[in-house]
Amino acid sequence: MGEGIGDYTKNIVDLRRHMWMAGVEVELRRLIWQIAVVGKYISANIHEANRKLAGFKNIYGEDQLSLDRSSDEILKNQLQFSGFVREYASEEQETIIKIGTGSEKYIVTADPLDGSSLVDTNLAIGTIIGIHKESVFDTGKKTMAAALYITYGPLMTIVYSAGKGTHEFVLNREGEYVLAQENISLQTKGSIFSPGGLRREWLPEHRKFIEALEKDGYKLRYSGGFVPDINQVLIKKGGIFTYPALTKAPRGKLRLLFELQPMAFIIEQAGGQATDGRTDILSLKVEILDQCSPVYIGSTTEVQMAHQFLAK
Ligand code: AFP
Repeated sequence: MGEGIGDYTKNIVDLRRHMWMAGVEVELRRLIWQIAVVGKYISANIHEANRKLAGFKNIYGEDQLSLDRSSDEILKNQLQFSGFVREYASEEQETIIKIGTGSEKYIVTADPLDGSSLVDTNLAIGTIIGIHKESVFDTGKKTMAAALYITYGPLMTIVYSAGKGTHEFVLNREGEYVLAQENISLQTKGSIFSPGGLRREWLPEHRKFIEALEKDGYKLRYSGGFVPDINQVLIKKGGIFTYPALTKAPRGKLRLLFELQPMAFIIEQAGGQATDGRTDILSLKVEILDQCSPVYIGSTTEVQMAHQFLAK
């Protein structure tokens, strides 16, 4: 049968079924599934807010929460009733919030709406989630059980890893997350680079590294959204994203707990690497919630090359 409704009678593999087939532990897969559903609510909220761009006003004339804050509220409220989450740490909250009875298995970290400053430009944005078994004030290597991100773009997609490879799903018109790519594997060397930070604030070693990539013919791909930029490296199967130490911000801009650890988990599971230029991101200890770190993440060749330049 060709395209059309008939295809939906086929044995499609959706997110839930995939996690079951992959042997993801039952509570973990239920939690990931619930977060995937919350992604649909966040997406609906983004659409609703964007109606304002088309001239719609809030009929109650109320001050509306920013999209970051409202996405955070949605996520926190839904996870509160999941039965699997004892603590919630979010880029939008100052402290870790206890949302369960205390006996639940997991701690969730969230960047509920990363790249929200891009919303008005209609570029892709995303949600980043880390799922930890133990205190987040430890190395990701020790505490992380899974990570996922959701992209809100022309399509809505979810990429997850529960430590058994990295997999991509696309939300179809029937509201199902259908498997798009299983066990995504990065090539050891790619051809795109995504360099964050102002060039005039880069340190000399970093500038030389980027110049070497440019000389080698790497194509520039930088949207200003961490989720779509990492997604591009992953889906194009190689390349590098960097947000380095800057003269004005020696620890860079991106948050270790909320942004870097989950992405490092996902990229490592796809055969790539993520470091701060010296040490693996997942080996760095989180000291404070909003701790930042420089990052070099993507194919192994480019990350190793960064190490060599930064060691000079
Ligand atoms: P916003 O959430 O404020 O849009 O910031 C996005 C972000 O944290 C991350 O998604 C980008 O990779 C990075 O900042 C972009 O930073 P620059 O604007 O300095 O390029």
